[in-house]
Amino acid sequence: MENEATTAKFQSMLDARGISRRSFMKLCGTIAAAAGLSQLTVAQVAQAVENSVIGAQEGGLYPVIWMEGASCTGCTEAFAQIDDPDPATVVLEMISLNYCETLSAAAGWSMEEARKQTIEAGNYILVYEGALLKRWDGHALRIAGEPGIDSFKETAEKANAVVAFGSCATNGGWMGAEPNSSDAVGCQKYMQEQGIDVPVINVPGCPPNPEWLVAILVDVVMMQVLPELNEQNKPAVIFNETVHDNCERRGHFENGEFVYQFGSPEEAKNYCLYAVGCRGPQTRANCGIVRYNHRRSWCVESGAPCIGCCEANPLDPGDNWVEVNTPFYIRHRDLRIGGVPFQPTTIGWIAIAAVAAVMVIHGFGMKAKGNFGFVETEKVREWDAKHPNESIGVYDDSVLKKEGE
Ligand code: FSX
Ligand code: SF4
Repeated sequence: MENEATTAKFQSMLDARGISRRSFMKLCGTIAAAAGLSQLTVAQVAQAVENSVIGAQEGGLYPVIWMEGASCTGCTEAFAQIDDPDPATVVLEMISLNYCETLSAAAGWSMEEARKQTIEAGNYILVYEGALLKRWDGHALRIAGEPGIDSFKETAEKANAVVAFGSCATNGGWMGAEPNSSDAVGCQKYMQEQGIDVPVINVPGCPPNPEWLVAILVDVVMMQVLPELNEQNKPAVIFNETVHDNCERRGHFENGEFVYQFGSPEEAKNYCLYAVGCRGPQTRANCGIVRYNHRRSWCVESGAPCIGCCEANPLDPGDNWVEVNTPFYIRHRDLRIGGVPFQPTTIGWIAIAAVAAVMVIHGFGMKAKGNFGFVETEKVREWDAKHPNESIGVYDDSVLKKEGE
């Protein structure tokens, strides 16, 4: 009975905003997908949202402080632009956004006062976007007349949790790229340096998918639990698989069907974008599942190779997505393994040597059985032969044959 009453009350709120029940259920499906939940849980998510929004209407708002460090504001922009129905509105009704430089109507002294009062009252979440700049004792970025790192510290140490939203907040992002002249770092590293022991949820991406934040706020605000985090404090359901794992062009990758040039017939056939620089195989995020702009499309579907914007090692600003992945749109020539850069050719030779060693051992067994033979390895691609400067190495099976003989 209580559920029915809540649903009816909530429905009248949706009606007042011109949002149909169908659109609302679609939103809950998106939240469930972004949170890595089965679509069977959509009804539960809907109930949780309803209870939370009704609770909020009755005075139970959960306070959130949203601060911005050094950034392009793309993270707030991405969050503010999602629509149909507007999840931002639904979420904003679950929380009390007491401070947000971009979205709040207030400004200046009264805004800073709201932040201080929220900190004093306690029991809030800090959403932080942008990098922390430590250079010149934090004067590289001053906010409201103070070093930005000081207001971050003051707000983070009393928070229930800190959501580092975006690659800049996760590890400094593009500002952390060499020479990192402003000494940019992410929230987790700075908090560690300052001895601030508050849970951190890292949500990389430049910008991150706003629906990831919706899902996290649903967990933290409504379910009162932290999402399961991986070894880099990133929500496991969002960041444990690679872009490549869930890519619709994966079949073409497996078939060796690549786009080598934009504007080519291969591009028109939606072949795999690896040869024009796709970083999907080494970038961990569920972009292909959640998609962008209310599931309309996402980078690879729209024809752009993944540029690895979710690459962000929270404790190492040097391991940021720009430094690791530039130059974009060409195949990777340097790969990092344990912080050491390798040329793919070197890795190719190491792999060939390892495979050869296995083949030799395997060969003894096959010889003993009297059926020794070699599978052909990939030849030099025609395109690579014509473009030696852009080739990532020669596929030469003579080494294998030599080692195996
Ligand atoms: Fe960084 Fe966000 Fe990239 Fe921009 O604020 S993650 S530069 S999209 O906006 O911080
Ligand atoms: Fe993998 Fe990128 Fe090719 Fe998709 S387009 S299959 S992510 S390499």
